[in-house]
Amino acid sequence: MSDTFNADGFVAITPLFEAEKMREINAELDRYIRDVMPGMPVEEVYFEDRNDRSTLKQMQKLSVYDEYFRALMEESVISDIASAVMGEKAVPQNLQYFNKPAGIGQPTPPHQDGYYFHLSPCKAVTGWLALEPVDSENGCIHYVRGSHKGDGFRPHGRSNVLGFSQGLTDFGTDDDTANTVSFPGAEGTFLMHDARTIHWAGANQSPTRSRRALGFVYFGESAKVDQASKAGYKAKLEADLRAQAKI
Ligand SMILES: O=C(O)CCC(=O)C(=O)O
Repeated sequence: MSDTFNADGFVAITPLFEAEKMREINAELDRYIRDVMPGMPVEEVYFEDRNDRSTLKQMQKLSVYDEYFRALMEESVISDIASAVMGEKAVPQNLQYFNKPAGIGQPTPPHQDGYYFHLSPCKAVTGWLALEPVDSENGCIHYVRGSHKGDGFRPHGRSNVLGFSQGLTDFGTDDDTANTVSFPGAEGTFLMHDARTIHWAGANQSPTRSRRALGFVYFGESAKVDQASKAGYKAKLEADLRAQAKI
């Protein structure tokens, strides 16, 4: 698995979890949204429309607020896969919920997670678990194979997509197109990518289906955060979101 990961910048396990485990995770998530989410800080819960609670699109740090999701992040096969592909101990950082509500779910701009992380060295991975069937209609994930091997990060700029504030400004080269790999799949489909791998997802064009997923961010134990750079970035991001009345 780590050979494929090193060569491509991602791995796919289809599926990682069978139907029964996916039913359990989905039921726990419904409980979380009903009982835990209302008490979360506003900076960690995003809606497509803040005045319409049915448009929940993203939540941060689920493992901090709930024991079930803490165990899924820290003690499941997912953290084992993260350690295996990085070749060092995976340190859990953030368990996120990513939804694209039916009809209105925005695209995920092409980006490299490491651009947001402020790490040196940039040793980190993100796991992505489909909670329901995903395809080109409701916004499956696309990777650019081998894009983790570039020097540093490609240029990013403001995307105006809540939750993905930065996107590549030079995306769409011949190389990007030629090396794009798409991942439609059933619920339980699991992807993991290097923090330098370029990835994106389309808008949800289905009038009826949502596109729910969980994202699991781990840093390698050798990665150190540049705290000053990270704090400055976070403060600017939150000020921007408040100014736009998005949070
Ligand atoms: O779910 C999505 O559309 C994007 C997820 C993503 O960018 C990530 O997990 O790093």
